[in-house]
Amino acid sequence: MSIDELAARIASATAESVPIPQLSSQIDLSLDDAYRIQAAGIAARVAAGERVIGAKLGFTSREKARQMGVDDVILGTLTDRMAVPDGGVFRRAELIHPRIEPEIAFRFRTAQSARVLSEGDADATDIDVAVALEVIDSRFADFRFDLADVVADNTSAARFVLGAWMPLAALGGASALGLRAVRMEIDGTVVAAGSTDAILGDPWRAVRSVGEKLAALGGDLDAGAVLLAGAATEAVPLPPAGVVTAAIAGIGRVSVEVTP
Ligand code: OOG
Ligand code: MG
Repeated sequence: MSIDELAARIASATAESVPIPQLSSQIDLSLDDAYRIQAAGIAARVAAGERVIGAKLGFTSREKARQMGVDDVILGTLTDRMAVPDGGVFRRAELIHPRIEPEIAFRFRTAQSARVLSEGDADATDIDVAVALEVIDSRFADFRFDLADVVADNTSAARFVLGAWMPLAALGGASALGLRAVRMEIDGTVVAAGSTDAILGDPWRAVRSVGEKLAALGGDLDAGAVLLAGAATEAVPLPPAGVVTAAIAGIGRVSVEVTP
C-alpha cells in the first residue's frame, strides 16, 4: 500500500468519524514513512483549501508519554480548520473518541529557521504565549497506537483553542515559563492539574525541540506560526457536552464548549 493510500485511509476515518485498525497491525511502518504519510495527509487537506498555520509537539510530558505508552517527542501539523475560537463551540459528533488537554502555545511573529530554533537561538522578544486547549482524537481503534501510527495520524490532532496572546517579554522572558500552575476544569470541576515544567522540564525547551524536529524533516516556521508545546497533564476524555477551561498562572485562561 502506498504512502498516499495510507494517508487516504486516515483521512476517511477522520471525515467519517469511524476508527480504523492501527497501520502497525497490518504493515511494518518506519518513523520516516509515518512522517511521509502525515505530510501526504496535510498536502491533501491543503489541496482541499486548508491552510497550515503551525506545528504541535506530542509527548513532551512524561505523564502523556506514560499514558500512551510511548517514549519520544513527535511533531504534528496544525491547520486553520482545526482552530476553534476562545469561548467557541464544536460538536463532539464530528469526532471519534476525543480527549482534551491543557497546553501552552507559542506564536512566532517572524519566520524562524529550523536551524536557529534547534540551536536554541530563538529570539524571545519576538514571541507571544497563550494558554491553549488541544482536542486530540486518534483515528485508531481504542485510542491505541505505536509511535509510527500516531505520527502518520498527524499526532491525533483534531481541534485546538488559543487564549489571548501576551508577549513573552511581558511575562519575564524565556526563563519565566517554568513552574507555573496549570489547571483544566470541565463544568467547574478540576479534571487535571500540573505545572508547566512537566513540558520537557521547561516549556522553552519545546521551542528548541520543534527546531530539531523540523531540521530533521526539512522545514521552517512561517511568520505568525503557532506552536502547541504539548500537554502539561494527562488527556481527559471529553464528555458529550460541557464547558472546558484551562488556566496557567500568570498567562491567562481559555475555554471552549462541546455539544453533542
Ligand atoms: C498523541 C498526541 C500527543 C501531546 O500534547 O502530548 C499530544 C496522543 O496522545 O494521541 O498532543
Ligand atoms: Mg497535545
